[in-house]
Amino acid sequence: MEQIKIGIVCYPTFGGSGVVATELGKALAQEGHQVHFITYSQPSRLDFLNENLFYHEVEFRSYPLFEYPPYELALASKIVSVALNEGLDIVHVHYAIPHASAAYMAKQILKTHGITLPVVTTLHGTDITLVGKDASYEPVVTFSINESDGVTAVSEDLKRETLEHFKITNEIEVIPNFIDLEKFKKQKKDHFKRAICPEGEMLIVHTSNFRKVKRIQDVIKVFYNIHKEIPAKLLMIGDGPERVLAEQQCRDLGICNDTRFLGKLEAVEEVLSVADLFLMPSEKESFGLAALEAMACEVPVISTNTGGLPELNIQGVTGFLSNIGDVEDMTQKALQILDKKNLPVFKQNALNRAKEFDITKILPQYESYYARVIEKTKVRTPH
Ligand code: GMT
Repeated sequence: MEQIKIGIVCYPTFGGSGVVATELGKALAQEGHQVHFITYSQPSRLDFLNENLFYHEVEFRSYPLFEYPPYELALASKIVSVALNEGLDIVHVHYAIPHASAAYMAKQILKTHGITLPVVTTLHGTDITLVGKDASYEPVVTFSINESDGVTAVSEDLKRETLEHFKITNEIEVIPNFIDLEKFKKQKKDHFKRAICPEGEMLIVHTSNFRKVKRIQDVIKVFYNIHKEIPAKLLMIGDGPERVLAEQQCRDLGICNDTRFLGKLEAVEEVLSVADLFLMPSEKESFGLAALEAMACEVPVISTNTGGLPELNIQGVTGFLSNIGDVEDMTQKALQILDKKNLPVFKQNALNRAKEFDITKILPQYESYYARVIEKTKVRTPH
């Protein structure tokens, strides 16, 4: 495919949508496309240099009148300037709020310069399932999805939920999350495993942004139950509003010596390399990228059966799925996986499943989608 110039708009933080956007941009740059990240700070995973990668910071200055500086306007202005100066062929926004409406505004401004800028919006999850549905955002979310030139969702379930809750007139293409198996693979870290689990305990891991939707209290409850049955340790990776409560819960349950909160980590794959089980008891999860990262490191998953998780985690094969909040069921299933006879099979199955989401399989789907959207937009442009 010939080189295209792509603007990528995302949240630069540790959230799943920012990770997907950044990894996608890096992979597109390696394929020879020119990628321009447009966001308010350097994306946390933008950790390598490539002659095709550019980063444009959105500056939004405060003013005494503004209690909340208007980020969306600053973003729209930056998209316009990057499109004009760099000659973007397409802009791809990740997470609808407020990126899709900012891109729509930029597109309208560019029209006055005689320029057509196709906009692709990728729906990631809470932009639809939690925040987007809120009446204070819904009309803008619906409008900007319908006005996008292309719309993708990260799972069939997210597509279904979008169509169910919003009046969508646009087609939605499902392109799932992906994984770089070169980076996320089981590494030999025996010394690390021995340091954390000196008596050969089973190692349970959870990673997230510790928001309410992740139900991290269920992680602690399931671990507490497992720990009553077999020697085990728990590593909690990430940070967020629920951390303090979860730490208190560990103190109340008397499991502090076997639980560690590691905070945000860059090299999650190193911890996953020594893990035996990953817990994802989320209330909502449009795909579950963190679970895919674990599976790529040969870690089976206990998750809920919500959202897009059944499209990733296969019941009884790569792990198990339980109803939201059913910690007893999660515990029983976890013990079944951790049984020494069963564990190697689940580990192998988890890896095999992860291979189906290898970036080399998903990247061409985005490339051909961009090509289709650019082509369609050309046809529609009046001369
Ligand atoms: O809640 C998060 O984990 C962050 C959130 C985001 O938008 O940054 O993640 C969502 O997007 C990920 C990448 O597409 C998905 O893998 C996550 O399942 C999804 N999170 C939720 O739906 C809660």
